[in-house]
Amino acid sequence: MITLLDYGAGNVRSVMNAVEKLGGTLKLVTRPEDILGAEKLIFPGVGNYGNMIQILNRKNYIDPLRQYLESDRPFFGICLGMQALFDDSEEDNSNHESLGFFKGRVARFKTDLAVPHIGWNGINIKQKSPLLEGVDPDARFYFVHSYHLVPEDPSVILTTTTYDYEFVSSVQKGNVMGTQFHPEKSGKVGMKLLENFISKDDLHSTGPADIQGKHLAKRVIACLDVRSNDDGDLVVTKGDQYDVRDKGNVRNLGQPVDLAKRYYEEGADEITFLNITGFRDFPLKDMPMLKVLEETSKNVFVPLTIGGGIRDYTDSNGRVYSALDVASQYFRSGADKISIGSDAVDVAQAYLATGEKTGESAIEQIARVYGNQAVVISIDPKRVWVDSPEDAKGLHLIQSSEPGPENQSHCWYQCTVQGGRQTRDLDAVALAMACEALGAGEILLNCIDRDGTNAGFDLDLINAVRNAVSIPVIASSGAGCEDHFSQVFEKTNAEAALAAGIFHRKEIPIQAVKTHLAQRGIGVRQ
Ligand code: 1PR
Repeated sequence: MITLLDYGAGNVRSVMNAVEKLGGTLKLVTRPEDILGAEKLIFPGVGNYGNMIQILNRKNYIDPLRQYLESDRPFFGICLGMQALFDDSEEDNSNHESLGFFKGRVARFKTDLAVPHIGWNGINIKQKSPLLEGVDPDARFYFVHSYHLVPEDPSVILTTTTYDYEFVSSVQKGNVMGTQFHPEKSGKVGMKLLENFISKDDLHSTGPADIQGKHLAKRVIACLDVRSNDDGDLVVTKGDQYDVRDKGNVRNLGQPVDLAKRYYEEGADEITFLNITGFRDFPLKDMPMLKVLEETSKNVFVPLTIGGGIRDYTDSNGRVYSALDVASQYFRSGADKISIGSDAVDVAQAYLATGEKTGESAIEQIARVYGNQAVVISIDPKRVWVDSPEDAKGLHLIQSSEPGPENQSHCWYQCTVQGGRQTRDLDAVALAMACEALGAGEILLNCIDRDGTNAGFDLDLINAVRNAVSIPVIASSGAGCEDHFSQVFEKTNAEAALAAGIFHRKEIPIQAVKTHLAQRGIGVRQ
């Protein structure tokens, strides 16, 4: 019997699915007494530290949790659920009481690398723990965080991980343990670790260890553009330069749940669903999409991102839904990150016009509750050639590596909304910078000119955006062969590459892309 502490903002569904898949029985904490009565407790946390601690205090969970921890019964904190065990965090400027089971604090990454630290990274093992039994020391786990532990007592360190410098990625004292990475999102290796926690009665470590693990991998992401076809069925579709119709009909490349499962089994590091008509259909009325997430997360144990229609909305009865309401529903259905497209353009334009953050935008609202790392901005730009730099005053002008159709040397990338249907007077670099300032944690950088062309990623665009921000960038649009993936990682600093068409049409398996990258010396999760 596993008791799960759901404080309301974490993605507990993935952990529940993982425990159930492993044959565990689950009970949810609904009152403080449930904590005291637990035999094994898992505390998954995603989001903002201050928000979490406030909720734990408000629900009167702090004292029972302390008593539980002191009794040395098995406890597993995941991400924020582990950070809560420490005295305090730089992410929290309120003075709420934390659990203080471990002495030490939680500090923000200080590095020139992208923050949040997102992706599959290795572990250096410092203690022999039953928790890690049977776990391949070369394995990588999924991380997504901007803050890391700084324990005062080094004897509690179970593993460290290298991201620019070595930081503490898991801790253990007696039967109380926690990981910064997400085992429930780390595929088979993460499931093994959870299985150890669930099945073993005594988890005490048995002595020191010194095993070096791998470094951060570049991610390969499969993207599923989803919409209803003309018969009303939800299908995965794929267009050329965003035109998804063939002879008038929406192209049907498969069922979303089946395809996501296939890509998980083939080794995709993440799966992204884009509800491409979300701008006109309110997603909370579009229950099939929520169902897709629920069903997918039962069998797919890598991160899931969902985009489309995340914005404030008023329905025909005058009921107002905030973007946060929409995002919360997606998180509860199994999403780990949400992606905002059209609304981000409007928000960025308003922010750039006034220079003021209102605190009310979708980006700010969702980041405040779920953390910056959960907010991805999907950019849909189109290239605009200019005859002279004078034609692009105030825009981020880019020197093109190839001349334009009329031998132009410079261009800029114009933002669009509603899946490319409308253009705005804003360039992609400015949009990315504004969204980072507002609290976005990652950029999904599409390119309408390259989408579906198999002509390769737009390296000029990717370099311009990646060099302007300090959050991770996912390169998207145009992948046509294995070489395109090595090019994007060798010639830009993108953290991940996303593709759709070549995977849907079975032109190139994900594994072939990874083998090719590994042969080129680019670290990938195998
Ligand atoms: O604006 O917040 O409602 O979000 C809508 C989302 O739907 C945005 O993320 C937008 O990019 C996406 N979208 C809207 N219309 C389309 C379309 O194709 N007609 N798809 C669309 C965007 C682009 C990529 C694609 C890559 C890789 N799809 O996700 O998967 O370009 O393709 P490739 O490897 O085949 O070249 P909102």
